[in-house]
Amino acid sequence: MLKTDTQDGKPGRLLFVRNLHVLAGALLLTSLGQPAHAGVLLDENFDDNAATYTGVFAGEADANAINIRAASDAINTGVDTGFDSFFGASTSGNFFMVIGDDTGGIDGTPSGLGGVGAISIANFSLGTFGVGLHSLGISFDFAFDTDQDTDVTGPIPGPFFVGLLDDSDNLLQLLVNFDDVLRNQADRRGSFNQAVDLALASATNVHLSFGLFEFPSTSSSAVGIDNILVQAVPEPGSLALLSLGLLGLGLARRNKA
Ligand SMILES: [Ca+2]
Ligand SMILES: [Ca+2]
Ligand SMILES: [Ca+2]
Repeated sequence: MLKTDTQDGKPGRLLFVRNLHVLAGALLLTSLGQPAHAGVLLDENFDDNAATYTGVFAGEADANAINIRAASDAINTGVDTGFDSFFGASTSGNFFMVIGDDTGGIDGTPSGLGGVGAISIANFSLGTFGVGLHSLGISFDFAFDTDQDTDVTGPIPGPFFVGLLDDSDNLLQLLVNFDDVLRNQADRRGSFNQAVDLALASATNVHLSFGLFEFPSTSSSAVGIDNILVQAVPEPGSLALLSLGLLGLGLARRNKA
């Protein structure tokens, strides 16, 4: 079918090129159609004042411990009990996710002050990953802060972690782990942006998880999260196919002109 054919009166080469165009399109669709190489797996900026996550709570934490708030909220604009406007000016209309606080500044509920401690985890589904190596590009903005102004003993007030987890909350890959935090600490906030290779021995549902532990009898902490982007990076084989497809499209277009 790809060989010369002049039955429609057009030169055979043109028909070949037209068929190449179809082939290129098919290759392109094949490359983009495979879930493991699908490009964007998660894109969440919270700006519709909503988010799809599954919360896991323990101790003093309940479902109110994770919520979406505007940049104008006190937990963003506050300094000693907020994120020091890390998520933009109050007039920006930006929304972001709060983990480990129900309302008001960082001194809300849950906190470590109830004597029990609290765990609050937000899980975002990335879909089912097959056996083998998966290359991901993962980025997000984060601010980990507390109303604690002096370091007493031990890790205060408890760790904030980000990782890839399976359905049973087993850790597949740790991305961020801060054991403790003091008020307004510059190295506990910023933009995470890394290439991550995940090797799986069996097919698994994978979640990007943000978790906060607030230890008993310390103080209250909270985490703000925004602009989460997870992309599947094509493997070399499919990248080559994609290039071939684009080359084919380019040839077809040039020959049409
Ligand atoms: Ca946002
Ligand atoms: Ca808290
Ligand atoms: Ca602060």
